Amino acid sequence: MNTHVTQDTPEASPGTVGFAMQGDIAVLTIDNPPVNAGSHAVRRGITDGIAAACEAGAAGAVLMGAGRCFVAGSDLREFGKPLAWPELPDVIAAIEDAPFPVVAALHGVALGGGLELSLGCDYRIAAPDARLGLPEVSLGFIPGAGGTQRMPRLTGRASAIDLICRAARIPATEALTLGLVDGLAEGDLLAAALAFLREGPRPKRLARTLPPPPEDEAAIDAAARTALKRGKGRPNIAEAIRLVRASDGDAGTMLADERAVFQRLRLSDDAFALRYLFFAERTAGSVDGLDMTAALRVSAAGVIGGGTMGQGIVRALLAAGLSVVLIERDEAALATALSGIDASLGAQVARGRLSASGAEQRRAALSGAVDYGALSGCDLVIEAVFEEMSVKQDVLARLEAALPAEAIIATNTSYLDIDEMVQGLSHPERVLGLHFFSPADVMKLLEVVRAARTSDAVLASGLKLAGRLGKQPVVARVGEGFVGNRIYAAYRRRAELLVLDGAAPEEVDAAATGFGFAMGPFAVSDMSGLDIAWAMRKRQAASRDPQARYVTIPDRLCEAGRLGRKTGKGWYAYGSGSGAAEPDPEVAALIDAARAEAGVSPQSFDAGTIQRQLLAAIVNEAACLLDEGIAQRASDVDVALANGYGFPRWRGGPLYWAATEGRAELEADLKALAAAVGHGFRAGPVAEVLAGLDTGREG
Ligand code: T1G
Repeated sequence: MNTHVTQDTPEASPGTVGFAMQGDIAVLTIDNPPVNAGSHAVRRGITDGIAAACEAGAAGAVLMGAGRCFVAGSDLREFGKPLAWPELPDVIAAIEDAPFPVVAALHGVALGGGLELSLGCDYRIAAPDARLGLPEVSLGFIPGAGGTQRMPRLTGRASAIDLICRAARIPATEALTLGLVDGLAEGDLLAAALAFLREGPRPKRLARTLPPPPEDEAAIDAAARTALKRGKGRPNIAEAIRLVRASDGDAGTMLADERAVFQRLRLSDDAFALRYLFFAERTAGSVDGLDMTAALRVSAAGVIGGGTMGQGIVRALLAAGLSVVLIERDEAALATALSGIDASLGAQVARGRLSASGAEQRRAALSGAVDYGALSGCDLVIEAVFEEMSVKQDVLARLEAALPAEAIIATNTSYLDIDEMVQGLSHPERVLGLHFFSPADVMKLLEVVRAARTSDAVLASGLKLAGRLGKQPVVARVGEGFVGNRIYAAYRRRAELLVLDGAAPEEVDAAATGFGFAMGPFAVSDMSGLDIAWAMRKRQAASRDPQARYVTIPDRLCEAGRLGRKTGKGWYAYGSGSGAAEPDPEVAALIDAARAEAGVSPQSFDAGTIQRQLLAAIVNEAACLLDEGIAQRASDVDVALANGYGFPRWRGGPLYWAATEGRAELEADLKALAAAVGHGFRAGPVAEVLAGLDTGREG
C-alpha cells in the first residue's frame, strides 16, 4: 500500500503525508517542500496516517521527512491566525495513544514543532548531519507542543533551559550525548529506522512519563541566571525558564500550562515583530528577476590587505571552507597579518569554539604572498585596503591585470563610490561591493553592493557567497554609506544635536539602550574610535554648507586627544581598573563651551523624547534612501539595522516600529526632527514608505 494522505482545508494549506506499509511497519513521510513546515494539512496527514496504521494492525511506525529535512517547525505563515484542528498537541496525542512504538527518523533539521513532534514519538534516531533545536524564543514565544516538558525529561532541566533559551541548534552527536536521540544512523535512514524497530523489543516509551533525571539544583539555578541575562529580560525567556523548572510536576497540568502561555505569546508584539523579521531576512537576499543559477562557482578566494578588516574576512572565508590567499604590501606586514590570524584561530580552539583539527585545516587552506601573481587561481578577490579612492583604484587595476577574465573582484569599501572606482577598468561588470562589518567573521550583516555596471552573474555570486559565509545579505545600490552607514550617520547626527541642545551624552546612550539598542551612539563612537570620522570631516570641511548646524563637540574631543577607548577617554572617561565608562566633567565643560559658542540655551529632554527623535532620524533617512533606490525594499532596511547595528530584534526594525506606531505622534516627531536639524534638512517620503510596508499584522 502506498497512498498519500492529504486534506483539503478551508485555507488550503499545502502538504501531504505519504503512507506505506513495509512489512508490518507503517512508514509516514512528511512531504511539504521546501522544509516540511508543519502546516494544517501536514498535521492532519499525520493523524490520518497514524489512524491508518492502527487500522492496518501495524506493529510499529516510522515518521520521517521527504527531501532536505525532517520538519523545520510549525508553518510560520499560519501563525497570526487561529490554529485549525488538529493542533500539534493533538497530533502528538494520537502518536502517544497508538498501540505500537513510533520512531522518528531525523535528517537535515528537526526544529521547533518538528523536534516536539519527534519528542512525542517513542524513539528518535538521527542521521549524522541532523541539527536539532527549539528556536521558538528567537521568534518571541516559547515551544508550544511539549518542548519545555519533554525535553528536560530526557536532557535534564539545566541543559533544557540552556538549549531552549539560547534557541540552540545542536548537531546529532551532541543530541545523542544529551539523550535527546537514541541512536545515530549511518547510511540509509529509513533502513536504519526499520532495523531499530525490528531489533526490538521497543516498548512504548513516552517522554512525558519518564522520571526526571536527578539534578543538582545549583546547576539549574546557574543555567536560569545565565539565560535570563542573555535574554535581556524578555517575557518569553522568563516563562520558558519557569516551565522547564516545573517540568518534574504533573505532565498533564504542565503541558496545559505551556500551551496556554504559548497561545498568549504567539500573538504578542514581540512575536509579530520577530516573525516579520524572519520573513524579511529571507526576502532581503533576493533580487526580483535575478537568475541565481547564473552564480559562478567560488572555491578559492583572495583578500588584499591584512589589517583588522582583512583578517576578519580571511577568517570568515576559511570558516566557510574556502581556500584563501592573503596579499600584503611587504613581507613584514604579511607576517604580522598571518600571525594575527593564526593567533585568533588558536584563541578559538582555547575557547572550545573550534577543534584543533578544524584550526589545522583552516591554517592549511591559507597562504600569503606579496605578489598579485599568487592570485591567479582565485575565483574571487576581496580588497580591504585603506579607504582612499586612489589606493582602491590602483588595487583594482592591478587585480584586473593579475586575475583570470572570469574572476570576480569585490571591494569592501564602506563609503566610496564604486562606480567611480571602476572607471578605467576594462571589465567593470565583474566588480561588486561586499561590505563586511567588523569583526567580519562574527557580524551577521553583509551589504552586497550592486554598482551600475555589475553583471547579474556577479551579483548572484555575491549573494550566494553571503549564504555560504552564513551572513545576512542586504542588497544596496551605490550611495555614500550604502544602507547601514548612511542611516547610522543620520542617527548619530541627531544624537549629537541632542547633546548640543541640552542632553548629556550618558542620557542619550541610556535612552538608546532603554529602547533596546545593544549600545548607545556615544559608547559606540568611543569603541570604534573618533579619529576616522574626524579625518572625514576635515576632508569635507571645504564643501560643508556654512548655514547647516554643525556640532563641533566631536572635533573638540579629538583635539583634546580623546579618541575613544583606545586613548582611555572619549565621550566618556574609562577607569583604568574596570574600564567602565564614566561621565567626565572635562567633557561636560567642553559641551557647555560648544553650546555657548553656538548660542544654544540648553533644554532638558526626557528619555522618551530622545528615543523618538533618534528613531525619527533613522526612519526619515531610510525613507530618503528608499526614495533614491539605494535600498530595494523597506524591510531590507529593518534587516540591515537589526543585523549590523544592534537594533533590538524584538522591535522588528525601525520601519516596522514606525509602521506600528501612531501616525500623528510620528508626524510630530518628524516635525521636531526637521526643526532640530534646521537648514538643509531633507524630509523623506515616510508616509508612503510605511504605507507600503507589510507588517503581517491585520488591520
Ligand atoms: N514556516 C514557514 N516557512 C518556513 C519555515 C517555517 N517554520 N522555515 C523555513 N521556511 C521557508 C522560508 O521562508 C523559505 O521560504 C524556505 O522555507 C527556505 O528557508 C509549536 C510554534 C529550516 C534552517 O524557527 O531556521 O515550531 O523564501 O531560506 O537557509 O512550538 O529556514 O523560499 O519562500 O531559511 O536552508 C520553529 C525556521 C517554528 C525554523 C532552512 N522553527 N527556519 O534554512 O533556507 S515555531 C523555526 C529556519 C514552532 C512549535 C512552534 C530555516 C531552515 P522561501 P531558508 P535555509
